[in-house]
Amino acid sequence: MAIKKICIVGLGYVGLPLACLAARKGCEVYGIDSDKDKLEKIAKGINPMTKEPLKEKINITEQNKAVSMSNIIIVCVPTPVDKDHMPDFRPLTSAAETISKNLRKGHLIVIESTVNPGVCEEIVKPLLEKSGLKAEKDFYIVHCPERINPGDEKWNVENIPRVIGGLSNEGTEKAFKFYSSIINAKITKMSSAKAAEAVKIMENTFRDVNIAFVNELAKSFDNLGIDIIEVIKGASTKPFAFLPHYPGCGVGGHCIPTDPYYLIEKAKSSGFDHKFLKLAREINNSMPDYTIELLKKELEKIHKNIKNVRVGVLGIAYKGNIADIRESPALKIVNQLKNLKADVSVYDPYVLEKSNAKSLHEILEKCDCLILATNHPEFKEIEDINIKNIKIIIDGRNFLNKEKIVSKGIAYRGIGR
Ligand code: SAJ
Repeated sequence: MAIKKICIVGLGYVGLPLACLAARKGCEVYGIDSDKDKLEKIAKGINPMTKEPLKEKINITEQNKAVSMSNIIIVCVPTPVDKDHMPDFRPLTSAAETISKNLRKGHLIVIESTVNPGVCEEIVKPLLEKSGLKAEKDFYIVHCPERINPGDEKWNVENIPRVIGGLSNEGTEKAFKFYSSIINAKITKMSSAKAAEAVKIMENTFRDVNIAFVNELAKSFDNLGIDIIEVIKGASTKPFAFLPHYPGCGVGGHCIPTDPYYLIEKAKSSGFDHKFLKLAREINNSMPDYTIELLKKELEKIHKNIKNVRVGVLGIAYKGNIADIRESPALKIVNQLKNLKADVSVYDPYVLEKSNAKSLHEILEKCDCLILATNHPEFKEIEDINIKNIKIIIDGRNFLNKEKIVSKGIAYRGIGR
């Protein structure tokens, strides 16, 4: 059987693992990316994220050649929002324009980037048909939403089930055949690209609203003196119809805090107002400030104002065990502390280039109080070491053992506990 020639557009958290998987499965893989430094590293066989050697061969060549030499082109570019939370389709449209210039009969174009329902039909298709070729006759457009979970040891690009939906059944079948040859998990065919686009948006807005739910409960329980973690543990004893989510200092990452805005804006253009989704975004976006308010309350108890207080922020990444800082609540906390004229030190073992402290011990030595913003395992050390200067710890991820911290004579506040 002829070797499949694949071109992956966008070699980040989503595209690079997919490119390596396709190569492992015997495909001839070409990669395109706007980041020249990333391309140089991959061409040398280095993973730009981990700096480790790549086991697989990813061909880096001129991008028009990469597209024209491939049979299947898979778009894995970011779909961010701008500072006003408006969808930014530029990475996607730029990828579609590059493909359009090199489109030929028989091409299968798969969009893995998370988009709102209608993007394949209303944005990608017109750009590709500028080639003069006709969608679903000369070439095919399919949506197969990515489901990468950075830092997850168990679920990976090969074993995570997928959904697939094309602008035509023929396209869906072609994509189903390809993904079945590289993915070792169930692949579900949807009736359309729009349905597949809606699946991913539903998955991630489901997570955002559930996190907002527990964040609001946490604020309420803080007033009532109830420990929300204990309550979530109690509710989790219900063996059905309860899925625990956890309050925190905010919702970061390139998925959860951004995807809902794609649906909110699309729905608005069709005349529907997602009040609930918008409220969830408002609640989650309020958590960095809420975290700082907790610190200010604890400082008031010892008659201190936050101005010039030496605050150590532990963690910059948006979640534990990774270095990704996109939309990270920790960045918002650091900026707001600086606006309040606090003396801020920052340490993240995964993001040393943005840390101004070299170690956890340095932070513990030179700060009066801490805000834990990311649940990196290293920070658990705090529970078992002798801490002299720290008077207050705000645990933005409810990550530390409250009893151990309090037993050191340190004032402890979690989010909802
Ligand atoms: N967070 C909370 N409370 C929670 C869960 C998460 O505050 O109960 C925060 C995290 O600290 C982080 C943000 O939300 O700042 C996002 O966390 P996440 O665990 O959802 O991590 P992501 O952004 O890597 O989400 C990915 C998503 N995967 C895809 O989009 C393919 C998401 O759909 C998954 O549900 C998620 O991983 C997962 O389950 O881990």
